[in-house]
Amino acid sequence: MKILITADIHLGKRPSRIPIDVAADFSSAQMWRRLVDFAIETEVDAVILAGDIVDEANRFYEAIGPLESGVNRLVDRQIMVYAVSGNHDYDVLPRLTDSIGADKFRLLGRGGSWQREVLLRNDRPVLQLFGWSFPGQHVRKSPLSTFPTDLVDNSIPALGILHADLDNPESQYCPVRRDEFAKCGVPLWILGHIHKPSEFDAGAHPIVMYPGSPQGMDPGPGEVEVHGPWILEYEKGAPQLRHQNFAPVAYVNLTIDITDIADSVTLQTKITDALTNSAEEYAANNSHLKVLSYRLEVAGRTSMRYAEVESQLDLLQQTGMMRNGIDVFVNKYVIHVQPRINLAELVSGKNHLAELSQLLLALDGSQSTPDDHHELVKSLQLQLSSARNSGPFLQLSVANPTHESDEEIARQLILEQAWRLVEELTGQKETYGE
Ligand SMILES: [Mn+2]
Repeated sequence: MKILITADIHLGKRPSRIPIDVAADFSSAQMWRRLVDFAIETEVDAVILAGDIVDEANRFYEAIGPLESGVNRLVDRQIMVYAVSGNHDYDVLPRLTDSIGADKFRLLGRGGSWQREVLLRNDRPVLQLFGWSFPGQHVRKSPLSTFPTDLVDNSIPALGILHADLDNPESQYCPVRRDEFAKCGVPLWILGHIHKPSEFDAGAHPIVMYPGSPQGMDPGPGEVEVHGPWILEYEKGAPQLRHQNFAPVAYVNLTIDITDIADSVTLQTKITDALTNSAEEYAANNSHLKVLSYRLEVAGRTSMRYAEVESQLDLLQQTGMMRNGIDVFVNKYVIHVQPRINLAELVSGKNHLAELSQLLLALDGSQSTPDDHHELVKSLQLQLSSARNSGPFLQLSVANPTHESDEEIARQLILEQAWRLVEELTGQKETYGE
């Protein structure tokens, strides 16, 4: 018996931070089509979807076609489809189920009550599934307290499917504790909600894991690196899950050290080499990879001016580049370089250069100075958060996809600007000296 497992497909969504014409080819609907192809090629017995299959209620029209045709293709090949709804599709998934047919699309635990289903092969029960679906957008109480332990038949493998927030007691998206699962008597739990895939821990009792989303959709921390569905098989009665790396789009963080690089041409080669090596590495583990979206960090000590480094990265961000058949894009870059200027020599005196040098040393923690820089960071932080909470920004649901704190962003902005000023001022000094 083989089972395909995934969660959080978010039908209706497209990957962000890559060019819009490229993103259209890698929508969640396309990913679902690929999952169905893979399930058929792999000859699985069932497909399990742990909630948030559809992104939002207003995606009904967009989701109905792809979901229905995928389910029909699976059911035609005797592949069963089991799902639960999550906080994104608590209302739309039951409606889609009614349209597609509840006999084909098995939505478990509709309305927030536990449901048991048995997968049959050659008229014999081979797997029992327990599922519970979100009855509304918010769930503040764990449904595990009402789990029907007495229905678990220990003579066949059992698994539970739940969309839930693990070990996050204040969550309004179904908070559950790890120790609650132990009381249910089910050895394997498949959870939805967190997009980052868990490690598979065969030794855990019970195994509680997030398969994660099949493809990253933005550069956020839960979306980076390798995503994909899992294949579940039972070996000597014990569940084994294997991650399938075939998402065509991946979001990746990469740091490039440019220490000792002194000019734009060498910098270009350095960046190209780093991206080429990285893209080759990802492609070696995933023959379906088509797009890599990078968050680049450029670090090190260099005699290059900040503005020169920036203009190279700007150029790359505008165009992207093709490496070994993979579209490489930069969704964001940060420059953490330090010019070859000895700040310690500049801190004495009562001029702007000395003040800026003190500030820089204080910001990177290498020198403790009066608390002035804390106030500067704090005041910028306040301005950032008031901008973020202003009307126009609040309308944007993904104002800060990388989830850096305002304090970190404020520190970075000040560091950047202070280095630029130091560069300018030391440049002027040299000119005066000539
Ligand atoms: Mn969710």
